[in-house]
Parts: sequence; C-alpha cells; structure tokens
Amino acid sequence: MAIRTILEFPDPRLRTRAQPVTRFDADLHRVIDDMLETMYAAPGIGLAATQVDVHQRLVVIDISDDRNDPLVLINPEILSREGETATEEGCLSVPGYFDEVKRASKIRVRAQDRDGKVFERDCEEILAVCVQHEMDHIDGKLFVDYLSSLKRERVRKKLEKERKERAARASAPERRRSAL
Ligand code: GNR
Ligand code: NI
Repeated sequence: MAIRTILEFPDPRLRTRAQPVTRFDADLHRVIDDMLETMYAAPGIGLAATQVDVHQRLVVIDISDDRNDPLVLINPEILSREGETATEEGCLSVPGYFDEVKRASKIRVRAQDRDGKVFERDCEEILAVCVQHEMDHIDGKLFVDYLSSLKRERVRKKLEKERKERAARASAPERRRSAL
C-alpha cells in the first residue's frame, strides 16, 4: 500500500468528471487500498478517487471512531433524499478551511463493493453528508462551490499563495538558505 498525493483546490484536475468503474480487478483493489491508507493517514473521514488524480467513480469513507470500519462505494447513485441539514464541512483538497453547507439529511445509496456486488444502504447524519461530499468530488464538484464567490475567491488566493511558497522552497532550497 502507498500514500498518494492529494490534489488541492484550485487544481483543474479536481474538476474532472470521473468515469464508471468497469473492471473489478487487482488494479482497482490497489487503488482502493492506497485510498484507504491515504484517508487514514491524512486523516480524513472520506476520500474520492478524483482527489488522488484517479478519474474513476470510486470513494472510500470511514466515520467510525476506531477508524476500522471502511465503506467502499463504487459507481454510487443516490436513490432518494430526505430532509435538510447544515454541517460545518472541511475537505482534504481545501486544507485549513471549514464552512457550513446544506445537504439532504438522509439518503439511500446504491453502489458496488470492491468485488462488483451491488448493495444499497441508508445513510444519515455525518455519513449522509460525507457520501454527498464524496459523490460531488467524482462529478468534479467541491464544497466551496456552495459558498459565495467572494469566499471561494478568498480561499483560492490563500491556497495559491501557499502552493507558490511551497514550490519556491522546493525548487531553490540552497539559494534560499544562503540568502538568509
Ligand atoms: O475528512 C473530511 N471531513 C469532512 C467533514 C465534514 C464534511 C465532509 C468531510 S469529508 C473530509 C475528507 C474529504 O475531503 N473528502 O473528500
Ligand atoms: Ni473532500
């Protein structure tokens, strides 16, 4: 298993609409295992394949306190939605920013497991929120898209600045050190 790099907003690759998974083979299982390891290490309660630059309809979630109850959703579909909830959300692709998003409070999801077997599951509370957040990712959507453009621009500028500073440190560490 390996920890993969998580793409960060405003990386255009996060806007890719993922393709359905058609092969339930060893390559898929390797991606799933890497995604679980990456999610647990981050740490996060969910991760979509899009976030690790794999453009397939695949998400992993674990909302358990003990971090030992992984849920793998492949080619997920929402069959029904009920109610409304506003939750303070964060995203591994938008590090350091949290804001409230309104979503359905209960959903029924149909998906395939890692062997391709179809199952359905009722989700509520944080699990329902997380499934909707992850399913947005595989459609190229981010939670900041629900905020005002003013807030989204502010977040984008802050993250772009941080990314440029990181790149500068990585590309010329010697020159920067001797300049001190
Ligand atoms: O770790 C995460 N926490 C979280 C909190 C509230 C609503 C959604 C999430 S998902 C997020 C991990 C992530 O970015 N998944 O795509
Ligand atoms: Ni996210």
